[in-house]
Formats: sequence, C-alpha cells, structure tokens
Amino acid sequence: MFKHAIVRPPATSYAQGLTTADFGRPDLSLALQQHSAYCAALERCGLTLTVMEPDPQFPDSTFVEDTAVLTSSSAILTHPGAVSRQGEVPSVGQNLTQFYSSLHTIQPPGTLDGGDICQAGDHFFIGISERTNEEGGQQLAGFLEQNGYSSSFVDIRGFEGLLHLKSGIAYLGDRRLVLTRGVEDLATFEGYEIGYVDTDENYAANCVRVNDFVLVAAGYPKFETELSNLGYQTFPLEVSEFQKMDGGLSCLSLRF
Ligand code: CIR
Repeated sequence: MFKHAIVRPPATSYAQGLTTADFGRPDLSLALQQHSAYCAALERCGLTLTVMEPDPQFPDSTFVEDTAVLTSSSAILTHPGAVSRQGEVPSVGQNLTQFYSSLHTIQPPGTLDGGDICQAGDHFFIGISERTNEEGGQQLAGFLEQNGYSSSFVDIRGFEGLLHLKSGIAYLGDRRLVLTRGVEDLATFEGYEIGYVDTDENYAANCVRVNDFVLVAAGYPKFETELSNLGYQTFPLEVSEFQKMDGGLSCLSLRF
C-alpha cells in the first residue's frame, strides 16, 4: 500500500522543457488543471501529498519521478541523464528526509532517471536508456541488493518510442505486467503474467497501480476495458499537456 506521494506542479517555464514529441506546445493553464486532477486522484486513492513549489529554473521539474527511486525502506536519489534536469534532485531530497532516515545517491559518471526503474514486487527492472547508463544501473542494483531486492537490466537503447523503460512497461501487482509490443524481446520477464497494450494504444502502457485503483491515461478504451475485465478499478486522467513533453502518469509523482 502507498501512503504518500510527492508532486510538483508545472512551472511557468514548463513549455521550455525537453521533448521529442510532435504534439505542439503545451498549454500551461491546461497542464495545471490536469495536474490538479491528477493530485485529486492520488488523494482519492488514499495518499497524502507533499506538494512542492514549482521551480521555473527547471522546466521539467514536474516530472518528479525521475529524481528518486523509493522502496519501503530506502530512498535513492538519482543523477538524471539530462544535464538540464540534474538540479531538480536536491530539493526533492530535502523533502524525502522527512520520510527516510538515510538517502543514497547515484554518483557520476553514473546517470539514472527514475522513469527507467520499474518495481515488480521484490524485483526491479532497470532500463538502460539514453538517460540511464550501465554505471548508474549497477549503482542502483547495489543499493537495492542491500535492501533484499533483485534486479535485472532491460536495454531499451534503440527501441523506438521509448524514452524511459516505464513508457513501455507497468507493474499492476499480482505478478502481472503490462508491456508494449516488442519489449518482451528485450529481457526475461519469466514468472510474470504479461498483458499487452495494442500498438495503437501504446501510450496507455504508462499506467500506475495505486492501492485499489489503476490510474490510466484517458482516451485508450481498449486498454481500459481490458483492465476492468481483469477486475481493476480504473481511474482515467487527461494528460495531453504532459504527453506533449514526453511525460505520462507515472512521471508526475513519487509514490511511497
Ligand atoms: C524529459 O525529457 O526529461 C521530460 N520532458 C519528460 C520526462 C518524463 N519522465 C518519465 O517518463 N519518467
């Protein structure tokens, strides 16, 4: 069960963030509305929120997930692969000190973005990507091992359409993974039941199980129906303004 989440609304500089998407410039006021609906959804799932102040110095800072990897007993601050994002980490770290007695940190030359890390029970899939390098992945694997977790690498470099591993994989609990087509060839997912999103709904793979609900991007009816058929209560949310900046549901919070 998750109890808390850290979130950070998009700053006035949001449209100057990094993106590879071709969906146009984000509308800040709509992004703020979508963010506040997202926060309300987390509260509805039973979480208490820490809402950080937006920081216009860091246009991508609403994507807090990339700055830390959290387990029930430990917090690992990242060293994001994009230089423009590295300054987002200390302020998130300050907030985490209220909840964790010690914080580990990924050190350069290691780089790691939280969006590349998918916890699936007591195992972590670590995406090796344009943002997360093997050195960063090894450092994380070491910290996780100290806490009794196993991990394995999933190399997504060159896999088109995946900025981060979690753009193509989500863990629903109950030993069940959601994958976009093709990701199954990149690593071993033995011991998990795998469900696929249809290729025309790829973006929906970035869903988030939060306690009794699964948060899903609105507008992907086949996937939503499939989740309902599996017995999950879905919580559809509009995230168009985050998709424009290569973000999605998971990136907007740190849940613990
Ligand atoms: C970036 O390129 O870093 C941001 N514009 C989007 C980050 C999305 N984060 C995530 O998927 N975990």
